[in-house]
Amino acid sequence: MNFKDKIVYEIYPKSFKDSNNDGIGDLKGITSKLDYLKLLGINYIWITPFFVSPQNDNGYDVADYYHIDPIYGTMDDLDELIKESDNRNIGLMFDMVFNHTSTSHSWFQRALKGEQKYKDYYFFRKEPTNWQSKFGGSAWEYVEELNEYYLHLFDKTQADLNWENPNVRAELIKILNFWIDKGIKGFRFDVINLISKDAFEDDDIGVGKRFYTDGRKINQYLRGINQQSFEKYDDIITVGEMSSTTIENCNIYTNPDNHELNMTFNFHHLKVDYQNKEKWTTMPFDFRELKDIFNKWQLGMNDGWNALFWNCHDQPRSISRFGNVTKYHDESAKMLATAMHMQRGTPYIYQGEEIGMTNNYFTDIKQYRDVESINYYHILKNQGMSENKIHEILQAKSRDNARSPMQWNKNGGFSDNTPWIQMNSNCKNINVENNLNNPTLSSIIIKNL
Ligand code: TEU
Ligand code: CA
Repeated sequence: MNFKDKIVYEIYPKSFKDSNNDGIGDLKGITSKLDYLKLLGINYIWITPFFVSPQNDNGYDVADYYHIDPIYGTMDDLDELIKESDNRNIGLMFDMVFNHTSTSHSWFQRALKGEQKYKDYYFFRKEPTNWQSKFGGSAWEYVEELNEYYLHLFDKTQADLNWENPNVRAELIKILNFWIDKGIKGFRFDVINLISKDAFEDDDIGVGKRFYTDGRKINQYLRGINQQSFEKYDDIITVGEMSSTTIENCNIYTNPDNHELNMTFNFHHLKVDYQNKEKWTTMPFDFRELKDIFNKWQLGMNDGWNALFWNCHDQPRSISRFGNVTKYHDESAKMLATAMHMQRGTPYIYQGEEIGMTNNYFTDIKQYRDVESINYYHILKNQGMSENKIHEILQAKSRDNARSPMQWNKNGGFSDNTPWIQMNSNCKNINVENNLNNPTLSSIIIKNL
């Protein structure tokens, strides 16, 4: 499979297109827009998780890997999407959240009841370490009934899976093969370089990252899932989301001789506006550092392959972050697309990026939906930061900037009901219809990549 000349389009299903007017995007909505996606010239659609989930982290808290959450539709809807995508020579890429499950997953529920087999699917310990969750607070949650703590690198409703346990690895390979048999042609692995954890000590110089990032057994785990699932097929592509990783590791992860992954996402270029490497701050982005990072990763990834992206469902909109939306909206979109997609790597376009969708600039915490943003609103408030400063930071960094509904026409066109998250009022000028009627605008760029 030559993944090096392909283009992937990322869809956040909750915000893409609502077919049954409940205010939530769904699978039938995606199917209804396949001709538009075909026009863009993309080859794969990466859909973020739509499995059964309590939606604390919008689907990255999976409660059942084999079933579709009813808010997104049914297995028949998925079969139709697979068929219709296939008819347009577009492959579907699923998002596999294998570092953790929802605490609503039956495995975790059985662990809570004391079943040792399922407690061993997670990390339960008598004493916590001082590690911090990426969503704020301790990375350990106390369970009174068990008088033990469990590990959660993300929200407390997302319990980390114990990959040391061969039963866990076998379960996850079964899940992969189930979806491969359904005709899925790509897999994105969520924070996959965090899955190898075998040392639980207090971190006296950090928040614990060094004990679980790019862990000791990650390569054998990746080879294991590869050899027992997608490697048997030559038309399946894989990409790993790598949190805080290095070029050296990404060369190993994506060197074809290692049989691990085809390509990796890294985030170094999206931290050049982090003051003191802290996300929840604001500062003008460091242009020189950005150029250095691009240069380093272009020259350094000689054994492997980069996934190229400015945007995803976790990042503020690049046009607001690195462009000038008020004075040079279309020029900014084209400049960013050129700067990224003329590099060596496989381009990933995030829904709305092709029409230059911008940040939302919410002004009230009630407008936000993202668990990480809401957590940090309270953390910063408890630290005594002014409401104005907190909103300035949220407007710049919140993941909700990427999650406002796709802007199809001047009235929005996402749903006839109130969307689960507010539509950006600039849809009157920035929308798909407007772009298709003005071919010189940024939309057509993808086709010519
Ligand atoms: O993201 C992990 C990740 O690196 C970002 O969420 C980042 O850690 C966070 O924004 C703090 O800066 C993946 C998914 O893409 C994200 O949507 C999930 O919330 C997260 O993992 C947990 O599954
Ligand atoms: Ca819907």
